[in-house]
Amino acid sequence: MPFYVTTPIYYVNAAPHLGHAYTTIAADVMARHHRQRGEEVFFLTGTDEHGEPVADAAHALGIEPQELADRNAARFRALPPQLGATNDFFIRTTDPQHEACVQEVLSRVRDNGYVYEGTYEGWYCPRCADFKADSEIDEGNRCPIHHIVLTREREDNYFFRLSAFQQPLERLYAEREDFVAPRGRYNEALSFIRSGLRDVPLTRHKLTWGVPVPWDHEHVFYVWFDALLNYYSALSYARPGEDLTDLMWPASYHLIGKDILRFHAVYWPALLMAAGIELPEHVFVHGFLLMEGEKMSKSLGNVLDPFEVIDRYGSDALRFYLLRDVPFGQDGSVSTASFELRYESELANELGNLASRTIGMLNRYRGGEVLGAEIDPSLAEDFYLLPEQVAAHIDRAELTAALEQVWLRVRRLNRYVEEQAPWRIAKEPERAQELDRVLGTLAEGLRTVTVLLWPYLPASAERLLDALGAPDLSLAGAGLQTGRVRRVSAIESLFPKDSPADGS
Ligand code: ME8
Repeated sequence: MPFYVTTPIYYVNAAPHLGHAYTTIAADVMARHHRQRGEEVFFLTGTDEHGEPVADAAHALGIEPQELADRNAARFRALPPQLGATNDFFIRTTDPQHEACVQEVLSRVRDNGYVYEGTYEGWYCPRCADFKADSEIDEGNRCPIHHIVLTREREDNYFFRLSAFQQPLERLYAEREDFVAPRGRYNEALSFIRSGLRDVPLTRHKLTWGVPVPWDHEHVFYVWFDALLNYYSALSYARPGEDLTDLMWPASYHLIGKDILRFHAVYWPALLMAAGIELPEHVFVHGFLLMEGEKMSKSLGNVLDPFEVIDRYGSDALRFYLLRDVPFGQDGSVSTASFELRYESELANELGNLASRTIGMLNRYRGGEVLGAEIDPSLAEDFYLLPEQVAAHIDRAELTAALEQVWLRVRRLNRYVEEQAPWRIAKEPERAQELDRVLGTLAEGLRTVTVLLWPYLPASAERLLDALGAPDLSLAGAGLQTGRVRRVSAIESLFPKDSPADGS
């Protein structure tokens, strides 16, 4: 079974920030987990380079949009490796192959009768690149997301006949209750649909920074339709000489933030229906990372710099913190203080100590050899069906819940150490077999939680599995006694407390 996961493509009007890192990390956790299942995975991210957000930012800097796009696309392209994220392709909407695909698909939408000429008049947010209904605007005609005063637009456009998809979309939501998750976002999208869909501009007349409309060169396509199509176009040229569309489409999961729900949950399926293209399986909508109660974004100037965190503690710590501290799907506050608390109390004190104690005791008492193959039944019971539970959560993009399941077992293993007190057993030579069983149980327990933590903590998990001499990452090998640790080697502290990664 192939698995195809996407992040939004990010605007190149500014540099990447923690919010972008968040979605990219989440998509990477899903991609890695599905690779552990032996599935063929395609993980896409990239940049959204057209439209007013980019044209305006370039104008403010006195440079051409392409120059700004090139500069910032390079920074977004560098982001996944810095996060330990393993995207298979990086799409830019200025790629000529993408532009050709946009022109082809949207011409088909027109040929199918869903495009007509008209005049748009209404409120518009140039930062969202979005036309706002009267019911959606804040006091003083302000954007509810960016808080800037909206502009009044009057423009001749080609329109997309969104209203024709009112019933088809209602049917979609009735038939596929898992099309949008979490449930609150499904309800929000459905009530937007039920409130009555109005046709929306498909092209812009005033703007030149976009994909030219093939049937009228005075227009470019409205940036959102250009952008949404990235999920589809990328497959046709991501792998040179190969078209992955048949293999990978429809997408398994689009991961997005709640700010762009309507585009993905309403416009996107309508557009695909209009073009006669199969719909994606799931749209999962995560919440906002908040700092001091406000959405964190460059334009609001309240950004926790992911690069500083990575420099000091490594990318694993950032990945873990974001998916552990903020329930995936909900809004949550982030701060340096709560990051440091999680790092110390969970990564260093719980997982780090479990690893160093287990490996330390095996080295001290058994010269690094794991002699016991028998697993203590009292512990085995608490690990029963753990990989299946984790997989079931990740199937629903419940990334925090999946991590919690594994973490409960990390804690269970630490309790097991305390209960068994191997250092006491070691003092009584006649209890050698018991010590072997306890140490063997710990080694195998540690191995299995580490395999399951790999999507979240890839670099640390690989180091640890290496020290356990058990490099198999497959989910099939993540159950107790589906693999075995035979010999451990020494390992340096996984999550150092006093000497962070930069040595300061
Ligand atoms: O909207 N908390 O691009 P964008 C959590 N180009 N996630 C956040 C966040 C925050 N505070 N801030 C940003 C666009 N994000 C369009 C998308 S897709 C076809 C086109 C994440 O650069 C989150 O995923 O504004 C959000 O949806 C996305 O960045 C918006 O990125």
